Amino acid sequence: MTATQDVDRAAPAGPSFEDRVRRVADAAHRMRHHVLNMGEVQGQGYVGQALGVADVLAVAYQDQLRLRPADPHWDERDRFLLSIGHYAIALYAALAEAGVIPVEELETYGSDESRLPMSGMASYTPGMEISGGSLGHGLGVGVGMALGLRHRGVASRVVNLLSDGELDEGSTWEAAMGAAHHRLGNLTAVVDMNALQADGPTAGVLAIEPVERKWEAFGWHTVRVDGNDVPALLRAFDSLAEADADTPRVVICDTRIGSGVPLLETREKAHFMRIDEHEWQIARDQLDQGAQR
Ligand SMILES: Cc1ncc(C[n+]2csc(CCOP(=O)(O)OP(=O)(O)O)c2C)c(N)n1
Ligand SMILES: [Mg+2]
Repeated sequence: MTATQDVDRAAPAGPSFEDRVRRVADAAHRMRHHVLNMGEVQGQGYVGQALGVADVLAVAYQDQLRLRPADPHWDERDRFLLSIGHYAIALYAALAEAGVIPVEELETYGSDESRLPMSGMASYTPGMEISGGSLGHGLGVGVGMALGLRHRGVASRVVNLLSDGELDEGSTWEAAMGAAHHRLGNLTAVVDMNALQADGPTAGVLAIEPVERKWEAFGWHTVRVDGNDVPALLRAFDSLAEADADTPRVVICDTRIGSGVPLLETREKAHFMRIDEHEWQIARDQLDQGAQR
């Protein structure tokens, strides 16, 4: 396990690009294992999204965010807001790899008395900045936090991970307008475009493309990237530094449900996966085989 340090990893004197890629990819691999192990406790869950977003979260927690793992309330930390409460399993894996919660604690996922409930709740889990569940509110909270931090002269970044389903929510676009109006260069949105929602493919629920042009029209510095390509993700996040200082930034990440586990990549009804008892080990084996290629 590696602990995210209180340093700027993208600084020129830092590790080489290849080292950063390896660090992130190794952590993402371990995070996928954590997700499978947690999912197995319940026999089902939001496993497909968590495997899909693992690379994005690994880039955030291993490379980009300024955090002090032993001090989750450090005032100068970057705030990572998970507005999709059902993605909590993914964030727990990231928090464990970042050293914010012990890896062993992941075994308690979803059980009574655990600090790791199935839906993310700020009062339960160190490093969980907001409670999720009611979709479409993370970005609005992020706008408020970014305004507050700027007002107090704190140089932290606010990062909101939201889903493509949340792009159906009017509140997301109100927040997007507010961020541009208030010139919140300290706010970054990361959209997990996994092309899926609870009711089926995103394109069938509500047509949201062209997503980049929408964010641009709302005044955001916009980047779109393959969210399962670690080097491309690192370049995309690094490129945010080129944005005007007072422009909010968005990284639109196209991710693949079940990424890394072919058995689960092709699953129907992938929003909430039921996985048979014998399939968990197959999934782990496929993950390891993919990592060796
Ligand atoms: C305001 C709100 N409306 C509806 C729901 C019910 N709901 C829970 S998850 C979900 C799917 C949202 O899309 P997305 O987050 O893209 O789904 P995923 O990629 O995880 O399949 C919905 C509609 C909710 N939690 N909150
Ligand atoms: Mg989705």
